[in-house]
Amino acid sequence: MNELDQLVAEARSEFGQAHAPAELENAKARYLGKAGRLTELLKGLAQLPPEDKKLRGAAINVAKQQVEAALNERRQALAEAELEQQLKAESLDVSLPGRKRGVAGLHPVTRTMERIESIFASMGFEVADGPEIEADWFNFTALNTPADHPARSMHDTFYVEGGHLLRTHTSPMQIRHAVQHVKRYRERLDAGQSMPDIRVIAPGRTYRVDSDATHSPMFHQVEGLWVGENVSFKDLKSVYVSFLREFFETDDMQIRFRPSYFPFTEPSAEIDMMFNSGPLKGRWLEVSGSGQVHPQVVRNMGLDPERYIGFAFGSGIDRLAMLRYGVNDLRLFFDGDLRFLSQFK
Ligand code: 2NM
Repeated sequence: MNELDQLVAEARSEFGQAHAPAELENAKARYLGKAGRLTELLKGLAQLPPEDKKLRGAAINVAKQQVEAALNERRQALAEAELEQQLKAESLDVSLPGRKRGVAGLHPVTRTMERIESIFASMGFEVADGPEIEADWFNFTALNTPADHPARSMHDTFYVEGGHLLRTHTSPMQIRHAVQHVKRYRERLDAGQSMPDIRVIAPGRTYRVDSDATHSPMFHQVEGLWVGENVSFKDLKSVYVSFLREFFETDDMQIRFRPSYFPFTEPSAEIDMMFNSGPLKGRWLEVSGSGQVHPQVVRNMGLDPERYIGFAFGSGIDRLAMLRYGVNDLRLFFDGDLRFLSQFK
């Protein structure tokens, strides 16, 4: 092997040992750089006699081309290896199952509220909505609740600055709705004509200073009101009985009205129910308060209690949801634990 073949072989071997582009460029410099071995050989041609120059020059150029070819080959091999590695690192296994997007669901209390709304809507009731921060008038005074009533005390009710409070029930909405309704028909009423009955439910958040397994400082209520000239307790009874049957999807139950007391109704009654079958069978459950709207409250709605009579009820939505879903601790509804909540999707 002559000296040039030897040089080419060494270059090939050095290029082959370069495993990164920078190493390869260093190796290239040792052969083809300004002071590289081939460059030096070409410079040496100047000292040769003219008749040797041509042959030697051609031989060096052949060697140079071989070195350049080896260099390009190695460059390409390194580039391919790099691409290969990159593809491997970024590879996707298209046979893997896709990642599921989480599906949101309505809170069980919201579902219960919507269910209640649609049942009462089917019986001709409007759905009223209003402020959770109320004036004393709408929450207490208009509802015939005297200034010395225990519900007004600091430890039963949350007060905010400016004398307002967090509503302790949704009845203030009944008053607001009734006053609006009466205002709309004022002229007809003043002319001795009648107005359409008021039939409304008010579902929503309510607040009381109370917290244990069956009481939360924030809870949900639905109150219903039916005011007209020819309404009676039997209307309240038929509406509420129909509601319970629809809500629990069964007629296999007993319902009783038990005398009670509320400042805003007279007479007043608790509504109890008992299932004749199923897991809750045989136990009386309190599901609502109710009564004939007190004449003073009818007057506060802007109506003559000698002519108009009203019936109302107030039920706890959270409790209805607990009974329907078989939940035994109210706090589960408000802890935000997805292991519990995701069961209701
Ligand atoms: C209850 C029980 C009995 C009630 C009364 C009224 C209104 F606005 F007509 F005065 N709304 N809701 C009522 C009656 C609420 O909750 C236990």
